[in-house]
Amino acid sequence: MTKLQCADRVLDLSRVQVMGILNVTPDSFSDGGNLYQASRLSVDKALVHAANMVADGASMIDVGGESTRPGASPVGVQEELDRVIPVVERIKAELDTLISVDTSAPEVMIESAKAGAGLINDVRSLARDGAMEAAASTGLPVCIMHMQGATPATMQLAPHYEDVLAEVCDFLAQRADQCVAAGIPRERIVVDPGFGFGKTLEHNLTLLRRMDELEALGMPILVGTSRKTMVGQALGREVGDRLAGSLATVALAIERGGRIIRVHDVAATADVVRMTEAVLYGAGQERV
Ligand code: 9MG
Repeated sequence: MTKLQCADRVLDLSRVQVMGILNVTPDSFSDGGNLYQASRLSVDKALVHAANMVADGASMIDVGGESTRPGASPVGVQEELDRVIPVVERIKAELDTLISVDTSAPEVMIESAKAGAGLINDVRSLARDGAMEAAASTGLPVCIMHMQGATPATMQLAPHYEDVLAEVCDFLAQRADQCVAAGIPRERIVVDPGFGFGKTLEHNLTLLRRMDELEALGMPILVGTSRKTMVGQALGREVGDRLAGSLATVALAIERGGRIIRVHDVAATADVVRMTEAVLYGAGQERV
């Protein structure tokens, strides 16, 4: 469980690793117009942002061409390929880092793997037709995430749980079994409770408070709380003012077993990771 083989790279999970978020959607790196085009300029900008995150301490970059915000509409496969693949290729060619691809589309999984990605991050847990088989065929590790409600567009309509921890845990255990049956080795599966995906504030806070219960699954845990609505709701802060709240969740998540932390603010998070690890395991020590 401490090493994750990601194509030609090995991710050492005896230390907590920071995943930097690289959104390549029209509102992020577009250089004009309504449709994102993978123009030279926008790919250059994405590369610079990725390079800065690596310099700040990210050990992997999560490239995503579809917005998964509540209410967001899905993107067509060709458009997603056009957004994601040129960026994956540039990062692979120019940066010494692991590339993760945030996608639910089988075609994007396969083309990203060919372009040099080392990890598949699917908020829909490989539920789309052909996604499980496509992910298995790449040989890459996968991150499967819990979401209540079928899609980001509908997930926040009426979230309901009897016991959010038990239900998230059961879902991830079953999904992991399905992945294994489809040919994805258990050692290549990362699990994620899916903060903000079909959950109220109270569900999210409970999930974080009791996140150590997910460790029983025996798979590395990825955590994504960065700038999310749960932080905004708890603090009454707009999205641009959620850094301190997000960092608090990072420290708590690491203490409860989080191994990969998916964030926008890499430099501040990297400090919190190092400080939290120093308190938990001693300076220079690692988790056993
Ligand atoms: C793409 N994306 C947005 N939020 C996320 C989260 O919390 N976890 C993972 N794995 N991916 C996410």
